[in-house]
Amino acid sequence: MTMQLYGHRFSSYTWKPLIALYEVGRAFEFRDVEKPDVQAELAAHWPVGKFPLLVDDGEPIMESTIIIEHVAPDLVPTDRNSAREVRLLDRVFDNAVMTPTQAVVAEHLPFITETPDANRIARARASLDKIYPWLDARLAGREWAAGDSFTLADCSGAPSLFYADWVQPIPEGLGALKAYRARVLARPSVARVVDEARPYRAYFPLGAPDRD
Ligand SMILES: N[C@@H](CCC(=O)N[C@@H](CS)C(=O)NCC(=O)O)C(=O)O
Repeated sequence: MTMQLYGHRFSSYTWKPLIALYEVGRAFEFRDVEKPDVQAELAAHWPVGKFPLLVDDGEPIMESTIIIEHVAPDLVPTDRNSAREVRLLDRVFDNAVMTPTQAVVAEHLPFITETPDANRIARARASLDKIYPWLDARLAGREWAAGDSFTLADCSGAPSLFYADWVQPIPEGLGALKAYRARVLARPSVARVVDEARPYRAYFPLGAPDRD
């Protein structure tokens, strides 16, 4: 039975398993949650309603990182120390980059809040300004997020840095981080998700920049 991936083409967390699936070339059916009937299917599988969600042979698997480990186990190294670095970067990209990025975006979505909270926006931007130099130092000298190979960490690094840089541009002085962002966006699996999301750029509530 073909696996089904529930998600949205513009959703950062949906990009993570999409990138992994494109990396390993596994077949799947994309279920677009923008369609109300698909949203109802998603809710039937997972009452929380968050996406992505994978259904494999009738079994729902939630959480982007867990989905990647299921569909593309080779994107996590077998060596314990290497695997720890990969999982650390995956968590840092989700928690320290994507979470504040989503916070800024949420404050600009009228269906979430009619009155953007300037303090919350400032705190989220400050969080990004704190993690950028740390990432710049960690990624210096590496081709991919956790070393020489493309891994789970890059499946998270690509969407989180793509959108974070739109919300709070990475400073010019952080050359390693800026170069990594450009390199990971040029990876064919990532370029493909970026292209598939292009028709939805008008959804970006802060206004999508004319680049990337
Ligand atoms: N920790 C989750 C986060 C998923 C997430 O926040 N997804 C967003 C879309 S990018 C979502 O479902 N938003 C709709 C909602 O919260 O109802 C994961 O890694 O899969």
